[in-house]
Amino acid sequence: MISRSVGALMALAILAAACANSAAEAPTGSQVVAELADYKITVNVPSVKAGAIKIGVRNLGAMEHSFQVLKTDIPPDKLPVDGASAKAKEDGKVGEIASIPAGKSSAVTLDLAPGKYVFICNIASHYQLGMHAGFTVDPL
Ligand SMILES: [Cu+2]
Repeated sequence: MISRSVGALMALAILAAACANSAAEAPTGSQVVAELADYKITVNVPSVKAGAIKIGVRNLGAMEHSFQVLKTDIPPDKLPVDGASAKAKEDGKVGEIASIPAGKSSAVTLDLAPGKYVFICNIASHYQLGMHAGFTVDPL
């Protein structure tokens, strides 16, 4: 009987591990966590020190989103938009997660230099609908 309940516990543990990529939690070790909603980006901290930064991205929305990291001095809501594609121009892009399905999370680790950044979702028209957030990387 004892070994049977241990087996049941192990099955539970495996199940929990399999769910680690759901949007319920950001990937472990994320220094920055960005939450994507339909049509908003919320970041848990306004800034970090320069260096290799793991950014965890949770898609809490009901649709697919993307996550682009741009190094730019342009204010988050003032990026130029290409009319034909309905996407923001990605000048200064230092990294991205091209697709995060609804309800999933993902992470990207980037070597970030000091300066101003803008996080966006660049699926057509999502930027214009409000999916942008400013972020600052401070010198060490
Ligand atoms: Cu989006």
